[in-house]
Amino acid sequence: MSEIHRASTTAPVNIAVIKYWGKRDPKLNLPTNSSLSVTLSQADLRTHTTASCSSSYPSSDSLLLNGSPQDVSGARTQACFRELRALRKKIEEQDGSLPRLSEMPLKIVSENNFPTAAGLASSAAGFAALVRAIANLYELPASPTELSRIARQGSGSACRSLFGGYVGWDQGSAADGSDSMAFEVAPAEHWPNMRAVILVVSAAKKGVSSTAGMQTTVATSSLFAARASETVPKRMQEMQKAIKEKDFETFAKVTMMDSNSFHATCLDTYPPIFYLNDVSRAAIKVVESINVAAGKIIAAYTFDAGPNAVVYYLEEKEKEVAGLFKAALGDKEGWSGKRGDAIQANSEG
Ligand code: 2P0
Repeated sequence: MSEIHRASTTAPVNIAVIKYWGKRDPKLNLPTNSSLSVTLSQADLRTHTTASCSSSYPSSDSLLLNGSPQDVSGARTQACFRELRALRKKIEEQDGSLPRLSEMPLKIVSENNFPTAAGLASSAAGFAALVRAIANLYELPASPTELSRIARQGSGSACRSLFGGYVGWDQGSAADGSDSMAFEVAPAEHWPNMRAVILVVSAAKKGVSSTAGMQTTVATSSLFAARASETVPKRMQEMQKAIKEKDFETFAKVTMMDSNSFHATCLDTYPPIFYLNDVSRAAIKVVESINVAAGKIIAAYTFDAGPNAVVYYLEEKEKEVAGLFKAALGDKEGWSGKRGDAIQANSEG
């Protein structure tokens, strides 16, 4: 029986505060604007992945996610496998004594520690963990920055999950995508009292996939061009400064405005894309009322390609933020307000 080579890793979920929406190259997942995210606590939301390879495995690569076999023939997964194998092949050619792992079938086993039903973008943590697990298996001397360039080809937002803390994704300008990768804005320890709560408005799968939705937006929205060329570049600077200075009010205001701008371009898409629903809008009003009651901005909402709200706040404001949310939306199950906790507000789509 041939030897089985194995390596494991975990990667966290990230939630963008400056949103990625639009591709200038759909094949390479090159975005039309830079973006910035906050990585959620690994204890709460993460993907754990084990990559193994062996010449005794069946001839084709395989991927098991939460116990279910997945199709690995798609161009995105194939791009990740191909790039990682090429890097391994290079070091095998330099050192003839290394086992030829690049020639063996891969077996990937992934588990999310959060319910897929939470409707969270699991592809970011999933592709980040897949790429890093294979890189570890192959003992590649690749930095998180280099791995982010590969994970980006799996799913754009995945490149930001190769880092913890506050992470940017530089859109880059090269046609081959060589400069479109993630960078660290600040580590989690820089601003450790940042908290996020996820309000699960609907566990249903989203109606319009991100990939399809963003292409329709690029093709039809007139608001989109101004967002990509003017609004986002300015906000990227403001947001990085706010994070460096731990200026929560600016962080929060820019986060909310960018979420609103992204959803406005969705509505401006033809046919229009609706990700927010009545419960999402109620959550926006709750956050507004929390901030009015506090006399300053102490909570920020943001929504991705679905109705679930992520609310950022600082730990010391937990009573004010959590208390008002409980009063307004009920259901206290599982609530503790740590980064990444989820509460159920309404199960309707
Ligand atoms: C983001 N989203 O920045 C934005 C905000 C959704 C709204 O990244 O086609 O799943 O795989 O590159 O990364 C969702 O898009 O899209 C996303 P692909 P992805 O987090």
